[in-house]
Amino acid sequence: MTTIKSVTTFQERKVELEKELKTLLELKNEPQPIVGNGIYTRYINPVVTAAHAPINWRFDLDEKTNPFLQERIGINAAFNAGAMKFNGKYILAVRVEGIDRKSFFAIAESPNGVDNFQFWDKPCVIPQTEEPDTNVYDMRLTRHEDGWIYGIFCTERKDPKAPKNDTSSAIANAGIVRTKDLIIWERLPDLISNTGQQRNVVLHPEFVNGKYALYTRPQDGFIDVGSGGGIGLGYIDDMNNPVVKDEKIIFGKKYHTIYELKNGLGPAPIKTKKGWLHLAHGVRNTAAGLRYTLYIFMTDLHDIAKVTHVPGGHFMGPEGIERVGDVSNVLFSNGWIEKEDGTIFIYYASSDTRMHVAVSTVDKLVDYVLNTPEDTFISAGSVNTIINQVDKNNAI
Ligand code: M1P
Repeated sequence: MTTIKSVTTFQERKVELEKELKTLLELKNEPQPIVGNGIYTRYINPVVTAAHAPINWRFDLDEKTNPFLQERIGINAAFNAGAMKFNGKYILAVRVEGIDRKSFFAIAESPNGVDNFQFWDKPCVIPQTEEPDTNVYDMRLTRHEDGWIYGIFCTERKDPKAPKNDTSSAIANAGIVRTKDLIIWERLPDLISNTGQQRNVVLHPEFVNGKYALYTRPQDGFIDVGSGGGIGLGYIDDMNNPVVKDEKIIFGKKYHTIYELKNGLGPAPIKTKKGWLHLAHGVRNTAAGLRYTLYIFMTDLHDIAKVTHVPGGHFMGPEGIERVGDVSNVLFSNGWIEKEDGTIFIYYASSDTRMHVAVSTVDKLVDYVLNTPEDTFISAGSVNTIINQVDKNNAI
């Protein structure tokens, strides 16, 4: 039987806390030892969790003011991270959520992309506009060809038109920051669009006809997407005055698909020889609540508004422990990294609680997107798709 060592003194608790965190940060991660689907490989351990938060964010380490070494500031979750390679390191701009329900951004860095993620000393300081953000989350990082690294995130504020007794109605919009070093963030005005509330807004990495191209996800309300809820595309002349023009839905919601209720883009797309690879999330309703899964699609290299390939069904759905968390049955991704050799690290969060990684390659994802049968939208079509494959296999 293992006995739990009683650690009571300030010093003992400090030593044990430091030991616990060091063990977690140094834990090696391995690919799941299964044959798998040949498209990607999940890694065993989550890469960033609430428990990765530095001790000095959580504890007042002065024995005089905190004699019991109690946790003063609790961290609830670490999820929905933007991602990029920066100075040779794998960087996650993590949505860290405190136990006060407020999310903020903090950079976690790893030497290899699969383990040893460590938070930088302090969370990111995001300058405020005239109207402070009540909550901020889900930053997408884009290294734009104009030379800046942009972070576009959701900013949430109380709905000023909500009746007095309505204490939850909110308004979501896209907040915009840019940086050169991921330390100093310049706040630009929030997105100006005519299509209602916005979440899941993502900047395309290249200019399109001299303009900034922005993927949007207009929605009528904060929760209820109403007539919105699909992936839009619009253009901005000047990021200092981010008015999005000519916004059109390029990929909407569709009945009886994995994106029946909501359809939102994940990270900025990856350019391949065959087209732009997109990772997105689709949402459908179930008796147990909303189910969020990830899917992949491709747009035309020369016309980014044209969706050219959509494999049927989800690319990744919640499995095992991923199914459970603060908002269960959710996979969400807003960050992936392409290495010089074509390896792709897909960073995804499960159930609004923790971050994971799955690894693939550009070649594998392009093969997947080009050759996976599309959804036929009816059961008889799905049967037909299987029979076609069986017949093809029988003819080999
Ligand atoms: O709780 C699931 C997700 O819900 C929202 O995403 P969407 O706007 O696509 O429905 C966001 O709050 C997201 O952070 C969260 O993971």
